[in-house]
Amino acid sequence: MKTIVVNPRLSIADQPALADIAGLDSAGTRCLINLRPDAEEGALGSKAEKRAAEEAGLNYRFIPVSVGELTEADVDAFREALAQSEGPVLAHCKSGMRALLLHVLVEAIDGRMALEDIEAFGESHGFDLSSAVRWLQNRAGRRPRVKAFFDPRTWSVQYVVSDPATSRCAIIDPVLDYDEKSGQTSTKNADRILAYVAAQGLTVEWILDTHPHADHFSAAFYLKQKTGAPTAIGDHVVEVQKLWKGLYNWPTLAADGSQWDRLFGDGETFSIGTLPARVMFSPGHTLASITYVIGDAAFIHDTMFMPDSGTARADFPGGSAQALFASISAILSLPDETRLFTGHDYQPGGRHVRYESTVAQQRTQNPHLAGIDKAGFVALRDARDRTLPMPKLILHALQVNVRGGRLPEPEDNGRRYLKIPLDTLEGAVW
Ligand SMILES: N[C@@H](CCC(=O)N[C@@H](CS)C(=O)NCC(=O)O)C(=O)O
Ligand SMILES: [Fe+2]
Repeated sequence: MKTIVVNPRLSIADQPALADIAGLDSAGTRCLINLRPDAEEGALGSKAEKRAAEEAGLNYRFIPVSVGELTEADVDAFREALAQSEGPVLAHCKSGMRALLLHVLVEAIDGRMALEDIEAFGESHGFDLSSAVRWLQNRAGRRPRVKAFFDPRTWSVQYVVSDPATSRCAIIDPVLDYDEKSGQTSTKNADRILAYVAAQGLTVEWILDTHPHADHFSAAFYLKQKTGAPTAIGDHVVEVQKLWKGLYNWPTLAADGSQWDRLFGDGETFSIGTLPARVMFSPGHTLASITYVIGDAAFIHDTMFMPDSGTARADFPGGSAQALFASISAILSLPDETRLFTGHDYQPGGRHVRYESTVAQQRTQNPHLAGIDKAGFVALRDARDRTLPMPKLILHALQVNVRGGRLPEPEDNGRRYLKIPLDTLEGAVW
């Protein structure tokens, strides 16, 4: 292993052997970061490295990246791993190049390194870091600005998408926290978003949901009360309301979409500051799912997940694998470089959270899509969906989300109650 000391907190290296990892603790290292995807030729693999690191008493982080596909989430994960380590960190890839690249991206974004100093810094360590400069230039010039908030409880990704020119923004798919064991609700996630909005001096112009979620409560109503911004969802939500009105036996539910300020139809446009936004109807995961295309970014929620995680399920009431395939095909006909932001990340293999891909990546790397036709997709999706238990909160969440994120009205004792229909949904896994 060839090690380069970057600063007292960070060293970088090429691929360590197991014996190298065993000796790291006595050399003072407290955390090992592996930046190599497991499939890379010559990689030791995250499982073997993790075991060796833990045996040596080190913390271990798996942040697999490739140079051409670096996203903000990768840089954030690297920054966080450094910040959380109790002592010196060793980050490795194949040559050390990706480790140094991530280091300079963190330093430049956090204002500790100037763009024009990056290449010389790279050369002084024997690496060509021109790709870091291009990445940062691209980031600065790209609009809109997208900030993601991951909720580890439900693996949901919530977004604030803002217009740098006007500081106006939209909040997409915010989560209202709910602990099903105690029945307690909380606004921790939504308040984190509000704190970001305040710190950045943003004005919330829209509160958007992509679909009535089946696995968490929407914080749209709470955020509307806090910000005064209008709420919106796709106009097919009325069909979802009718469906669940029946399943909950709920005659007083207004199944007319009146719980939102605006219902978007396919192809409708609106704006966020000076950013143009367009709605694509994307059914399949639910009857009412929509995709928001905002500048070069598309918020694709539960259609495709990251390329290593496949696609969303299509077996909820009103779901359809055929419809999902058509919706995904429409998203994949956007320009190749369109940034796609997903609604969940289930962190396969325990990797760090990722949520941003491109049309080109999805088309070539998503195992549910690459080289697969409609019949193949439907067969694959239906087979997988038969193995998936229902989300644990589906019956809790829909009664809140078909009312735009409003909790049930309090009863005469001031308390709110949820209603759970028994023997109504199928899909139990005993
Ligand atoms: N275990 C999760 C499952 C949530 C779930 O079903 N998520 C949907 C999106 S709302 C999905 O498409 N999952 C795909 C998968 O689990 O493969 C829960 O209980 O909440
Ligand atoms: Fe969903």
